[in-house]
Amino acid sequence: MGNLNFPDGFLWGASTAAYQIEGSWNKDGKGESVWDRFTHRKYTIRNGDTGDDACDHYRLMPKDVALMEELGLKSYRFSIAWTRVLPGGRGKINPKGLGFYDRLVDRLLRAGIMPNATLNHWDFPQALEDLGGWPNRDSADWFADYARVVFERLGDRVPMWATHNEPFVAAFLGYATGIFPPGVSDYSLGFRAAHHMLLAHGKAVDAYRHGGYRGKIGIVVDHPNIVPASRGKADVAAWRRVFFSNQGLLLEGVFNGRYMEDVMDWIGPMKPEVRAGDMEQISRPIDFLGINHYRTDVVSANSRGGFFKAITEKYSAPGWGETDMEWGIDPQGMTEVLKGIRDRYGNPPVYITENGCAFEDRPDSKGYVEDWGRVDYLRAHIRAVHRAISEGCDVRGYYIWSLMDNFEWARGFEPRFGIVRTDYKTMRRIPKLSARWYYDVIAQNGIDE
Ligand code: IFM
Repeated sequence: MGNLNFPDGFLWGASTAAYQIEGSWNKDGKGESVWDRFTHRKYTIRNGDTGDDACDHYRLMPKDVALMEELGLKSYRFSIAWTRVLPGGRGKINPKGLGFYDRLVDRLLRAGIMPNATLNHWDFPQALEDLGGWPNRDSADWFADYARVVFERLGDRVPMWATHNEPFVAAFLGYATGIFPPGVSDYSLGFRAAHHMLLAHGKAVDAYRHGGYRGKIGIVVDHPNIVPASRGKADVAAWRRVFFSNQGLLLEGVFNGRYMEDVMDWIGPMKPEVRAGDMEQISRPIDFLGINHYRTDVVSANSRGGFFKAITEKYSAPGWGETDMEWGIDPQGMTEVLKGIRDRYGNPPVYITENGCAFEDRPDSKGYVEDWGRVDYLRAHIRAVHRAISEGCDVRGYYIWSLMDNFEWARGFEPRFGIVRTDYKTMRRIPKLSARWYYDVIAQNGIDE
């Protein structure tokens, strides 16, 4: 069997997010986030789980960095909790909170691991939510001010920044369907939130450029492979509505400085107010696009399909089943997404900032898990990234979601995405078979054919 080699300098890493792993939700001056408030309400999260303790990473961080070094990671993607840095969302800085990220970054650098920091992975400050949250246009300035504080402290050492992680998950699940905090169900608020998050992104990019920092800045979008169920007019139109009012809204805004007119017309009175200069602000040049990819979705027109008059169904490629998230597995979907970005948006530098799967672990008596299912999933998706590169896509790196099992939002701790097992009783970390396998991939900068 031959080896599929990746370009020199290809960045291999693993990802996490603050609320999902840190715990210590109210320690050392941290303020309350919308996720703290939401999980403390009854019946919001499976089994009543919360991120209060999560994986206790806030306290175990030095050990976790040592583990990353053992696993051979070249880069670690993490997010910064806005409310650790600015407990009230704006105003007074919390030195202990900022100090935590300072120490994390220094430790990573000492271990030879490149820090890749995300400013917003959904844990918006509750104090600002009380002022209207993302649907309040001022949120764009609140975010830029927060970004400036973080850049000033860490900008000299963190070479790679993302403004938001999957902003529209927070916007639509938070304000349109209400499954995530703040739990509001109003599509017009969802679109308003989405527009302001993009404005916030553009303003944070400006803040970074004005600061003269030498790293890269971009944004991360969740990007399933979304395809129409048929070539029929109705299915294609339904696909357009679904895609261009979500992933496509972001991509068109950021890369082309526009929202699709027909989609906006269809959204009608729910569409966000776009003021003069907004689209220029949103489309400031970025250095990379982060893609979080997990699955393929098939869209068909259906008058009973809710707001979008469309039904979205999962798809599994022949021979592949689905994961514990009930997402179909379709490795070729990864190649298709990357080719779509190449063709539509001028082949920008792309990093796969998340890819991975949740499966039920069956640990042995020592807690070790032989997760062959995960290895199969990862191997097939990494091969799919390689195919995209060989077809000219400018992919520069790949991060597994996730470094360790963690708090999977509304589904609590049940789904296990880690290549490292978290024993939630003892907080022990136990690398799974997939972590050993990934070590070899990184060491060889390649994968078997
Ligand atoms: O856990 C999440 C992560 O926070 C964002 N992307 C998808 C992952 C799996 O659902």
